[in-house]
Amino acid sequence: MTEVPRTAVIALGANLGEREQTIRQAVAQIESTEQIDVLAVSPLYETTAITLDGPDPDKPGYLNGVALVTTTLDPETLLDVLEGIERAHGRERTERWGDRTLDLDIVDFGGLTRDSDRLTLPHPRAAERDFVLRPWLDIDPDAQLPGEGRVAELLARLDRSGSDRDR
Ligand code: A4P
Ligand code: MG
Repeated sequence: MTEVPRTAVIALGANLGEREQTIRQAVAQIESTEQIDVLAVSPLYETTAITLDGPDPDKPGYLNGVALVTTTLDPETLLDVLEGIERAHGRERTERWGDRTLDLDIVDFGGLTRDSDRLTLPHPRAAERDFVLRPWLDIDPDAQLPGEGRVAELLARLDRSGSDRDR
């Protein structure tokens, strides 16, 4: 089925292995997927690992960024593609929020909201995470997170709250 192209925001993260190379290859794999076009890739930021117990500077640091794409795939199929790319880079799922060679999350998919077993849109934790909001704002100054508001304002609020800087 041919769908109308939608703009999606993909969060890129890695804290194990050759992080930058892994992320660059993942973006190339996304771009080479039929029905996905990469519009922009943000700068990559060095960020402190957030674990279930909070920020942990003793864990390997993350590189985080964001890619803006258009796609005629439906959201679940896009997630299938991203999970395939994660697997190709040796992603292992042992613990939630654990260290990983590559994490590819869908932050926003054309403003859709949904909450199924596999997919929550927009990504439920994006509003609290400057490692998602800052690179997103870099490549889309007018970005809006559905249900939350302007990314510029969400980020300014996080910056004011200081201790949450790495969330
Ligand atoms: N899933 C539901 N909605 C989505 C979505 N919008 N995009 C499901 C992608 N996946 C989505 O993800 C768990 C399940 O979420 C998947 O089966 C998928 O169907 P996962 O990648 O297997 O595991 P995870 O990433 O550990 O879980 P989670 O809860 O998605 O983690 P987060 O919230 O993404 O946090 N610290 C820094 N500095 N930088 C990071 O990038 N990332 C995390 C992961 C923790 N700490 C971090 C970073
Ligand atoms: Mg994930």
